[in-house]
Amino acid sequence: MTVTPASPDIRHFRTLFISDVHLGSRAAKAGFLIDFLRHHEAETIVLVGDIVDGWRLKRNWYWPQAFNDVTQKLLRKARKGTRIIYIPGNHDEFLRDFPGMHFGGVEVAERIIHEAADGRRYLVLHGDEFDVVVRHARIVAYLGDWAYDAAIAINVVFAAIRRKLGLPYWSFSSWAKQQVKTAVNFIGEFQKVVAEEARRNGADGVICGHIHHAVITEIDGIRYINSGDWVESCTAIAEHHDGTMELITWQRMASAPVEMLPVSRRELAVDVREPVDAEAA
Ligand SMILES: [Mn+2]
Repeated sequence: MTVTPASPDIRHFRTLFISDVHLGSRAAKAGFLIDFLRHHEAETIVLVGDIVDGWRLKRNWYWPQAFNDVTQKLLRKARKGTRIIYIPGNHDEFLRDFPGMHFGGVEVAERIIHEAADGRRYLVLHGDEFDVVVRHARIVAYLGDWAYDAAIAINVVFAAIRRKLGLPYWSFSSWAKQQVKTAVNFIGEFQKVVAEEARRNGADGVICGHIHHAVITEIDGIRYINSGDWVESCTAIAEHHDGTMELITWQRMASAPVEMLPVSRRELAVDVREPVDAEAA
């Protein structure tokens, strides 16, 4: 057995943004996150909400050792001098009662303005506060597959009634499918609303999470950045020392022991649906 020297492949950044880990959910890829945290250091780490899935834990307590390890890893970084800011999301909203609180070196804040090294100012928030605004598109989106299936069943009944009444065939399911299609614009809708909020706050950009869709883009002249999630995509945003933002997708897991491995694909296929439903994103 060879002893590995202190990892030579650790990347150092000015800031790391991580969101939507959903610790408490079986779908949380804690092993990947631990491995990511091993290979990335930063002066500041901003947790952009839904790190702990309080709703899931309330229903069904699930807290394997790997979730402790994520927590320990973050707290250890805080002890070693990393500034850690925790912005609560809708799944860890219990923390919203404690703005300005510090625990174990972690600061809790509702939202922050992050000044990047290049002078750009970013509004940082989780993003669920805009759900109501985007709701119309959203409801159909989360209804998704079962709504489509139900629509086909309803369609059979509708068709029978219309036939009896002598009316022409009308496809309920293709109508419903069209509605779902427009709802796919939910991401675009969300991005627009959040970018507008940044503009209203006089920021040059926004960094958020919530919709589990990592991206660095430009929306109406506002830099829109989403840190994604650790349920499916294993993504984070890293700010270089010159202010450049980088989207990192972490797919390797070189050093994690077996018990830290994420749940199997099969298990994931069952559980992964839930983060797409109304309460999960
Ligand atoms: Mn959320």
